[in-house]
Order: sequence, then C-alpha cells, then structure tokens
Amino acid sequence: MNDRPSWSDRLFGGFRKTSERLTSNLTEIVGTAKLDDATLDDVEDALILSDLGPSAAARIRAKLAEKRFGLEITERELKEAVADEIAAILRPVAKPIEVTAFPRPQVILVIGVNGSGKTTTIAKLAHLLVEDDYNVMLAAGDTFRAAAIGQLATWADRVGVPIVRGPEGGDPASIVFDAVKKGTEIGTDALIVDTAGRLQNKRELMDELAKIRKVLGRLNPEAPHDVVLVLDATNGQNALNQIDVFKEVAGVTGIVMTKLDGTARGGVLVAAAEQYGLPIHAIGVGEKLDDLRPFDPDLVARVIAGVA
Ligand SMILES: Nc1nc2c(ncn2[C@@H]2O[C@H](COP(=O)(O)OP(=O)(O)OP(=O)(O)O)[C@@H](O)[C@H]2O)c(=O)[nH]1
Ligand SMILES: [Mg+2]
Repeated sequence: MNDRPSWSDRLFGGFRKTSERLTSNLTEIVGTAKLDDATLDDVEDALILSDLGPSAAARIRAKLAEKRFGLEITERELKEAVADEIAAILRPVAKPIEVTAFPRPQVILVIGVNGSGKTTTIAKLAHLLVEDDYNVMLAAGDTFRAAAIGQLATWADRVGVPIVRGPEGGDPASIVFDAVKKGTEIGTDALIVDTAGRLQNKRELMDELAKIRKVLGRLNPEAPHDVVLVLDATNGQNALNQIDVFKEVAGVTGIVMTKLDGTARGGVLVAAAEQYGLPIHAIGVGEKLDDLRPFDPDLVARVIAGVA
C-alpha cells in the first residue's frame, strides 16, 4: 500500500550529490599510499567541492594530519576517518526540540525566507510532537498572503491539532497573543507559530518580531522559547548566508534543514554545523507528514563519506 522509499532511502537521496562527489574524489586521491601534504590538500579540496565548506574542510584536514600524517592509508580507512571527523562536527548540534517550558505553552516561532518550507515543516514538527503525546497548537502568524492561513489550517486538520487564525492582513502579534492565551486555557504544550518569509525587508521582519516578542512578554517573558530557522538544503551556500542574516535579525535558536531529498546539497548541513554551531533540530526529506525527524549524526556522516 505504501511504495514510497523508506526514510533511510530518502535520507541517502538528500546526501547523494555530496556523497558521490566526495567519494569519487577520495577514491582518486588514494593510491598515493602515504598521507602527505599533497594528499591532504586534495582531501581538503574534495571536501570543499562537496559543499562541506572551507572551515569544516580545514578542520577535517587538520584532524587527519594530526592522527595519521605520514602513515599509509587505504581508501576505506580514509573514508572511515573522514566519516569520524564529520560525525564529530555534527554530534554537538544534533539536538531535537525539547518541550520543557514552564509555564506552558512552549512558543516555537518558525521563520525563514519565502518558500523555504516553513509551513510544511510546522505541520511535520506538529506531527512529530503529537506522536510524542504533546498537545500542540498552531498559530497562523503569516497573514501576508490569504492562501497562507488556509494552507496552515489544512495542515492543522490533517495533523489533528487546533489552530488560531485571524483575518488576512491581520496583526501577527495579536494572533500570537490570542494563541498563547487560548493555549494556556486548554493546556497546550507547544504552540508553533507560522510567519511570513520576508527577508527582502529586514526592517519589516525585525519590527514584526520585536512586536511579537513585546506582546508575548506580557504573557510570558520567556517566550518565544525557540526561534527556528527553516533552511532549504537545495540552496547550498545561500542557505548559510540566510543563517547570518536571521541570526542577527531574529535571534535564531535552532535550525531545521528541509528538502534534504532529491537535488539537495546535503554537505551544507556540515558547513552549517561547523560555521554556526546552532542546534540543528531536525531534517526534512519530503513533503509528507512523517518526512521530518531528528537526525543521527553518525549515520549522516557515514552516508556522506560513503561508508554507510
Ligand atoms: N521535496 C521537498 N519539498 C518540500 C519539503 N518541505 C517543503 N517542501 C515544498 O516546498 C514548497 C514550499 O513549502 P512551504 O512550506 O509552503 O514554504 P514556506 O516557507 O511556508 O513558504 P511561504 O509561506 O511562501 O514563505 C512546497 O511546495 C512544499 O511542498 C521537503 O522536505 N522536501
Ligand atoms: Mg508558509
């Protein structure tokens, strides 16, 4: 009845581009026997070409040099060693969202540029939390487009969670305020707030978030507890630039990387981990409800290095 590829097949799909490029390059490099400077240069180049970014590449190179310089190394050993170093970068940031807020609800603000996958990710995250027995509520804070409210409402229906919505063009801060009040009344554990993607106007985004924070502060000074940036993994380097901007403008507390299927440039996950060190809560590998999950850093590292 379900002939969709499994979660792990889809995960492999998202890292295929990165992995194929990296492993074919590593395969060419080895055969020169000893791990010397020239070989290390080639390894570093291969890592950069695979979207892992210059700083992760430099770190992995340094670790390989520290542990194995001048030693003979087989292709398999090199790939295993690279996998170990990638895992060391990913492990500290692989942190699922935890619902710990007291008082409830935990307010999770979801931000990102247009089309990065915010609304779909909210639905998937809600589903994940519902499966963990949390009471979840959505708030339609993207009042910019009429269709956005309807889209979130459809998802809320599918997931089976309540939604608080206002009119098109309404004030997102007042919707969030209403949602927190209602959530408090009905015992919501996690309130996930959709927002409009408007990177083109930083000022507007900053003002809107400041207003949401101010209004929330009256109900709960700790809120929003999470400011989750949704990134589209097919955007490569551009996704990293978005971290820079949103970190500064919106005080991002964690990342969800989505569209890690098909044409994704999965290596960017490692680049993001190395350069920013922000928690990466989950990865999305498709448009269905069960397509978002926390990730296993060791498995992802092995997939990227071609030893899974
Ligand atoms: N392949 C793939 N597509 C995805 C994934 N997540 C979201 N999408 C698709 O990406 C498109 C945009 O997703 P939305 O969730 O509407 O993005 P958004 O950030 O809310 O967009 P705006 O509200 O316009 O800012 C939709 O067609 C989604 O189905 C994913 O993990 N994989
Ligand atoms: Mg949306």
